[in-house]
Amino acid sequence: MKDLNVIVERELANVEGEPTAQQLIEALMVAVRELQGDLEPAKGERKLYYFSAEFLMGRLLRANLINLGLLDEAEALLAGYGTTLAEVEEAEPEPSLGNGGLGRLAACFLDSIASLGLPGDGVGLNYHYGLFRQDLSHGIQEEHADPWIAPQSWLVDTGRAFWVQLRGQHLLAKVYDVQIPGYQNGVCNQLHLFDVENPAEPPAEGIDFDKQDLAGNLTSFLYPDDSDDAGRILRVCQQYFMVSAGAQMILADLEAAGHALTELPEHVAIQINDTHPSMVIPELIRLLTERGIDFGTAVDLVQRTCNYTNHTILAEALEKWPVSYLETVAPQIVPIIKKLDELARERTDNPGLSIWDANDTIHMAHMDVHFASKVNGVAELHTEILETSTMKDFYDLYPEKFTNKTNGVTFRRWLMGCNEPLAQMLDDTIGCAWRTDANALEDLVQHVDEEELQNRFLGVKYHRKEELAKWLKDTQGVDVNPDAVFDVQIKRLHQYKRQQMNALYAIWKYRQIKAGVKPARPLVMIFGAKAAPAYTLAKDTIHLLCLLSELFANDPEVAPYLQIVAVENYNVSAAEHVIPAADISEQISLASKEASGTSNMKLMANGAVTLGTMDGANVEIVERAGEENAYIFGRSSEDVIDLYDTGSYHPWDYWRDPEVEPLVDFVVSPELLSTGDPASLSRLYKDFIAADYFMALLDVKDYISTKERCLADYENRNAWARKALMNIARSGHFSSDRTIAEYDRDIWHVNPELGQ
Ligand code: GLS
Repeated sequence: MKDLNVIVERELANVEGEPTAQQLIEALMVAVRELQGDLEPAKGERKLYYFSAEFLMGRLLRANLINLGLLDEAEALLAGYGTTLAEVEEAEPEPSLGNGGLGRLAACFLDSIASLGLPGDGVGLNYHYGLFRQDLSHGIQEEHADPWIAPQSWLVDTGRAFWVQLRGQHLLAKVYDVQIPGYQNGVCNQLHLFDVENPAEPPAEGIDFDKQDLAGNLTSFLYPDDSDDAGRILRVCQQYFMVSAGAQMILADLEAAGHALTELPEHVAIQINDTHPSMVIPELIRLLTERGIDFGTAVDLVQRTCNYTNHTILAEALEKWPVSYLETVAPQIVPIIKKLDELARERTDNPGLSIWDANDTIHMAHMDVHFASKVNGVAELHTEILETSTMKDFYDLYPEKFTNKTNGVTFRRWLMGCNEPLAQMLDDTIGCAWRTDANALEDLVQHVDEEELQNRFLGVKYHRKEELAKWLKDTQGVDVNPDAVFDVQIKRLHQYKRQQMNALYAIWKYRQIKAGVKPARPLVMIFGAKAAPAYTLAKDTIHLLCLLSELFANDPEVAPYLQIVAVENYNVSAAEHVIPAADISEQISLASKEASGTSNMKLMANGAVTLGTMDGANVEIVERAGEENAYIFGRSSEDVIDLYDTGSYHPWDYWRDPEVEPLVDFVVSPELLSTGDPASLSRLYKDFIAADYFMALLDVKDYISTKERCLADYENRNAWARKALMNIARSGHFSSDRTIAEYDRDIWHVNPELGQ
């Protein structure tokens, strides 16, 4: 029987003197990998392959130790070296193989699939430099490569590889596995990441690289800058590389298990996570026909195997590729797509539903809906909008395909892992059942009125705020006051998420303080956000936040009351520090635009109170937590959709409001222009008054008054604690274990217990 201590000792045998954090982490990683290597994958007649261009795994040591049941043993071992896991894990590099919610969701799903004992693996790409590392030291976002693989990583070289024909050359796709252990159930599934044979070195500076060098750079970066043709074609190359290798692997596994190719749907379920892996449909058809199966049968087999998840209604994210790109990248699948388009046209004469349109553009989502068994949205409101608006014609054609699967997050990482003191409080109050069944958190409802528990909760929260303060001091030299309200907005920087509306609130508050209205308690506004490198207005918003942060910090009249903290390089590891410390969860997207959101769920489970619009999963959160335990404002999704449909939103009408105008005008005030970039600020300003596509000005007044009400309520500390406890108690529904059980029940049917 292998033992954690024995392996770690073996690994450290040659270390002279006290091992460094780096050496301890590496020894523990080796040990955990070895122990996981002895576990078995979940088995069953049918296996799921979850295809995703993103898996935002985060650090894995703590998560894996929790799932192996070895956390206490590891802590005891580290105590012997005079340290703790929290201390040494800062030396573990984070694989940032995703952009945001979509990629993190995929990672939560893998954890839940293994923990529920379902046969299911992830399929993705092994990006060497992941998403960029963000530097904010100059008050603007600068991007750098973020290498994570050397010297130790979680990758296991499987020795397997598949040839992929791409841009007229043959590239070998090597398979590396990341082990995915289930929660204390002896199961270990895999995430398969494909990679080129000889990856290039990272660029010396920035994230620019030779996009033509496929052999070296195909898997260098996640979503290479796609603001030009070369970037976009590289992205299509990445996608085809992933799905071709993945499809070959699936067929090889099927045959190795002794099954006929015609039995594909009986033994395989594929989930297409957003449109990035959509080419798996024509690629599988191509491979099956190449192996002698007729086209019609191949289409039928693939359709019964594949399912598609839609994660957004934003048109920009529903991928459409010119035929010419596909001709360049993978001409072998173009005739298949043509035939699929013809088949689709036999099913409907609505040209709006075609795959290959009159402008020679291929609509990936259309191909998915026509040729997948099931199509799902990621929150009730999102699915409803798909059915009644964005994909209405598809829904009318295939009503039976559509289903909702509200997102969830793994409580093992997002509560047990990142907030031990809160987890301990829950154990002491309601027992440990919630650790295996998050619905058991409901038992907490009986205790929310207990003053002792409320006080204990406030103590835990305060402690986590002190810890965040220490981490911010250590990592970016910022001092924050744990007695302040911690108001948190953490998500990608996008106009629809309306960080710019939150910035207008900050300006409003600043002006109040300057006018002599001092808040009862200081407010720390914490932002964590990366902007896509080519998304100018998002970068302008980051610049604005940095300038406001500096302005407030340098004004002795304001600094004691109001602070903005921009968490640099916000990623999963940063989230694990920020989320347990949050008082207010900012979920302020323009109603109808946030498909679901998942930070809203993590924050809820950690006892932050939602301040948000009725958008995405916020609707279901408020439904469960109770309206009195959340702060809701803003126009409804119906109103917003109507404003878009009628073209009747004009930001200048709102800007003219005497309460709003000074806030917007402050963006180009001497105070900010004296230190900021005038071009950037005036671009933002003009956008506010002349475009404001995501309607920040529509809800800003309502937002300010609701936030003020929320801050006033915060002063009744025990009543606030009760609200927070109600949120925790009702968060169990948002466990990804529930989500995955629903996917399996309605879509995959891989649960061996059910004998599918
Ligand atoms: C996203 C949505 O924007 C989020 O609302 C959603 O929670 C997430 C996971 O379903 O998917 N879609 C997307 O393209 N990126 C996302 O984070």
